[in-house]
Amino acid sequence: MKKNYPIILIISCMIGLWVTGCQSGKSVPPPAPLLPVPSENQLAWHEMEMNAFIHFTTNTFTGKEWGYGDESPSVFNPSELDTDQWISVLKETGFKGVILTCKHHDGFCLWPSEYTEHSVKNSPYKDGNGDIVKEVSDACKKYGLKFGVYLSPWDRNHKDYGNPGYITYYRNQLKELFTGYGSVFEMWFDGANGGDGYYGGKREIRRIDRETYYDWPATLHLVRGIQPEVVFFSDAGPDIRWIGNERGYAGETNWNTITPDTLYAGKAGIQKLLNTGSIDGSHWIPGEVDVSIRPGWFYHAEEDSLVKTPEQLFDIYLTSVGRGAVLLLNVPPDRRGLIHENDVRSLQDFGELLHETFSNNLASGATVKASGYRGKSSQFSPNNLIDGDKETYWTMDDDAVTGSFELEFSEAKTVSYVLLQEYIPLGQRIKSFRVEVWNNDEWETVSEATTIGHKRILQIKPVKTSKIRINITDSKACPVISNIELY
Ligand code: FUL
Repeated sequence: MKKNYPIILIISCMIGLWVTGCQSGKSVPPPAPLLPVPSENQLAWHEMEMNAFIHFTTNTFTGKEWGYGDESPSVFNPSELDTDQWISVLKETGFKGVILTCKHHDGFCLWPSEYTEHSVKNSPYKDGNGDIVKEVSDACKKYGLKFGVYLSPWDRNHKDYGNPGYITYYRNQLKELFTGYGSVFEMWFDGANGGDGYYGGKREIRRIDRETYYDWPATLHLVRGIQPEVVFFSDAGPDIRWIGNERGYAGETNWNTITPDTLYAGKAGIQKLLNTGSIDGSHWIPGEVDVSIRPGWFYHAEEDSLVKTPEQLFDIYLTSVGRGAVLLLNVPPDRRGLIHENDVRSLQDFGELLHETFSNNLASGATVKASGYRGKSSQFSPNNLIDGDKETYWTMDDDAVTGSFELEFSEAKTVSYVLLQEYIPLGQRIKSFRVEVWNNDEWETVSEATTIGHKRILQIKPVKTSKIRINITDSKACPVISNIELY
C-alpha cells in the first residue's frame, strides 16, 4: 500500500506552525503546500547533498569501461583492498552516502550471489571467500555514511538476458542485496542497454523493449516491500531523475518537478528537459548529478594524470549542489583496491576548499528586514532566515508573488557567495530573483537568477557592502524561504 508520507508531513508542519502562532498570541495559518511536494524519503535525500559513486568490477583489471560479459572471474584480484581507506577519505571530504556498482553491465557480482557463478566467489580475491558489498556496507556503517546499491539492469553475461527468466534472476539479486546488507538509501537503475554481449556464450545482439521488458513497477514494489525508505533513481525517476549529462551540471534553472509521462529511459531528446525539469511538472522528481572524478567511470592507470583538480570539483559543486541538485561523484578504486593517491589528494583539497569557503557565515548577527511578512506574525518573520533552523521560514501573504528582504551588517563586509534555501516541504516556488548590494546610497544588482529549490549558491564578484537585498521578482505562489547564508 502506498504510504502518504507527504500528506502526513504537511499536516504535522501546518499543525506545528499553527500552534506556535497561537502561542505568540496571533494565529496565522502557514501557506498551503504548492503541489507537488517531496516525500519524506526525498527530503532526507535532498539533505544529503553530496554522495559518492564507486565503480569497481572486472573492468578495473581489463582496462574496459563496458565489460563484454565473458571476462573470467580470475582477473578480479585486488591485492590490497581496503574499504576503510575508501570510506574514510569520502567521509573526510564531506560525502554523506556511497553507491556501489554491485554489478555493472558485465554481470560480475561483487558479492557471492547464490544465483550465478559469475562473481567474487570464483575470483582469487580472498580465495573466493570475499564479499565486497559486505565490506563496503560495513565500512559505511562504521564511518556513518549511508549505503546505496547500483545493480545494472543490462547484464551482458547472463544467458537469459532479454527473456523473462532474467527478470526473475534480477529480482532475486535485489532480494539478496536488500535483505543481506542493512539499510539501503538509494537504488540506482542505469538506463544503458547496449545490445551485444556474451549472454552465456551466444555472443549476439539482444534488444529489449525498455518500456515493458523490466516491468519496473513490480520490481520497485518488491524492493519497497523490503525497505520502504529507499529512493529510486533512473533516467525518469520515480523518486530521482538523471540530470541529463555526465559532466557535472544541473540546469541554471532547475525545477524539482517534471511530468514523468514525457520521459522514459533512453528516449531521445529528453536531456534538456531532464536538466531543467519543468515549472509545471506533475511530480516531484529532483535531479541527481552523476559525474566521475576521472574521464572514465572505472580506474585506468593511464588516467592518473587526468584526475579532476580540487578547483574543478569545486566548480562542479557549485553547478550541482549550488543549483539545488544532489551531487553523485564517482571515485573508482584502482587495481590494488585502493583509492589512488592522486584522487585522494584532489578530494582532500576539494574538502578543504569547501570548508574554507563556507565556514564563516557573514549573515549571522545581521539585522534582517523584509518588504512584508505573513499576517505580520512573528512566526513568519524575516529573522527566521538566519536562525539556523531549517524548519522555520520567512513567508508572505498568499497573494504576494514578489517581495524582498535585506540584511544589514554593523560594518561593511566582503561578500563572494550568496546561499539561499526554499522551504521545499511546501513546494518549489521561486521563479526569479535578484541579488542587490547597497552601493553609493543606492541598490546595485550584482546577480540575477531563476530557481532556488533545496539550495542555491550564487558566486558573485567579491563586493564590500553594508547591506545586501534579495529581491524576488516572480514566484509561482508566495515565497517561502528558510535560510540565507553569505560568505
Ligand atoms: C552509464 C553507464 O553505462 C556507465 O558505465 C556508468 O555506470 C554510468 C554511471 O552510467 O549509463
